[in-house]
Amino acid sequence: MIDKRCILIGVPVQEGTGRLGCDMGPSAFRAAGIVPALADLGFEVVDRGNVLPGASSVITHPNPVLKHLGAVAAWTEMLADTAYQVSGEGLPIFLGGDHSLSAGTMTGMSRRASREGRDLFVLWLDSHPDLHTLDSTTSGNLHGVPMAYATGQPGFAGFFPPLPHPVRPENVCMIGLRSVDPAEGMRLREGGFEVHDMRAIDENGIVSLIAGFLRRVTAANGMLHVSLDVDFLDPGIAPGVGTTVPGGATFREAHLAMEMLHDSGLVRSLDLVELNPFLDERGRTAILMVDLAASLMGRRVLDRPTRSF
Ligand code: B3U
Ligand code: MN
Ligand code: MN
Repeated sequence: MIDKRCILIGVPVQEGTGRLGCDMGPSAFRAAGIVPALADLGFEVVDRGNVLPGASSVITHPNPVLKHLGAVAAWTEMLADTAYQVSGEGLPIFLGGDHSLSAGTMTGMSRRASREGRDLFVLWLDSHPDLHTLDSTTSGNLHGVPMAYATGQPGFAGFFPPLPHPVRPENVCMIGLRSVDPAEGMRLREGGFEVHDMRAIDENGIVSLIAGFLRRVTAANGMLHVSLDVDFLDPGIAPGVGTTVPGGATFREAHLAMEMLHDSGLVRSLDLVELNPFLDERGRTAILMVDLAASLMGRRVLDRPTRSF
């Protein structure tokens, strides 16, 4: 049964970040026990091991700061195919690797949704919107562009793979934002995205934000992809990431969000990204991310009746 099978895909991409170490992420997730954590919940867990992209070509672009454009384009092309195929066989969990991988996973899941006559919705849990285009990024780090690519913002054609099924910005909900560059802020204001910064969590509580989005997904019979960046979490509990931004989600907010996602029954695929084991402290960030994945997949202290939102 497809919904009782999880398929783990290790994605050791680190070309999208400014620092090395994310390539060890998939190993750290395995060392932190992701396979037994999911198997304990009654899933058949298939670990496909790590995937690699095809040969990348050197791609030149007028923006001179861009780093590893050819490599990230090659990862994107391969991951879009992988996500599409694997999502027909079970629930894919992509073990990153930096957040550039979501350019591929969102694209592949969007193709899967369209194949089923449905719309893809994305819950983006991150301190950053990752909404730069190839022209607007000033760091040149391509983990800052996947949301712009997947939602069909201009300037990717001819550099990244063609995008037959862009994600509608209205179908994207970002929660946890607290580091937004000016060009991204403009797109957030004008693009139609549902956006909740940390202040929104403080003022409303995470429950009402998540519940509101899940109601929209349910009403549209949508397929839900969740992209969890380590830096959504407060660096005090999740130090193993290259871009620590103070004031992030707490342990309890993050688990509650995951539990609500599980109760909704809507999640069809998951990215766990930006874990940098070189910067971690005795594996605590890796263990927290595995525990959050387990909460999303149904781990509970006490049984509760399934809620609808
Ligand atoms: N917006 C900045 C910082 C950043 C984005 N994503 C991460 N950091 N992890 C940039 O470089 O584009
Ligand atoms: Mn990110
Ligand atoms: Mn981030």
